[in-house]
Amino acid sequence: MALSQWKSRHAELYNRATTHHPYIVSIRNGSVDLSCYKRWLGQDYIFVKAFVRFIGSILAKIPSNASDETLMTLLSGASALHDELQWFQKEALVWKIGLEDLPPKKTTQDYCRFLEDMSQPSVDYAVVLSTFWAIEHVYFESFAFCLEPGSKTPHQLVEACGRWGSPSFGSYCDLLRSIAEAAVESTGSNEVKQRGEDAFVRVLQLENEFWNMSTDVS
Ligand code: HMH
Repeated sequence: MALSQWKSRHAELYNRATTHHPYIVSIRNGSVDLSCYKRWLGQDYIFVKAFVRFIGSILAKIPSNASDETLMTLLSGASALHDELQWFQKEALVWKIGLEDLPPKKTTQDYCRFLEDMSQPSVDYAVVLSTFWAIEHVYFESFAFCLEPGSKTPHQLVEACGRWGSPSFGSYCDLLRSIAEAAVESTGSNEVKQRGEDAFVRVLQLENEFWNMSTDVS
């Protein structure tokens, strides 16, 4: 079970990208500076638009002998982004943020560049699936943590946390993991496994930087 091993092998970095990050902790304990949330919202909208193209590249790589369940799961992941972008547009109106022409910050640019690199036809299906799972799973863990019993997440942020922290999003992440796991195992290639793990680590670094950017007042 390669993918679950990656989490324990990179536990410290994993925690810094999820439940130990000061931004996530501040949402959960209610002390979050709402200007950080607004910064995150605008930059994540830019990220999700780039994510659409990355998912498109994954759809193009689905092998013709993939199971119907795999096809449907990946397709529903792609179509959920339509609703997600609409949610960002609606949420931006609530917070009075202009999304048109919002300049990407350096970390957002770095993350979008990574997604572009991972969208190249030469990158293995198993590696991109592992990357896809990692990106979604990190958000699930972070936001589910903010919704646990006893958390003091500000009421204005509960809906946002619920988008990624809900049990149904968690089940979707589990499905993605089993699809990625099967793809990695079926290659039987240690090199592919290693490239998947490298991508996983890179995602954790970028996610940590993304949270840092959200709290950075500069
Ligand atoms: C930066 N990582 C980032 N944004 C997201 N929306 C997700 C993961 C999950 O879709």
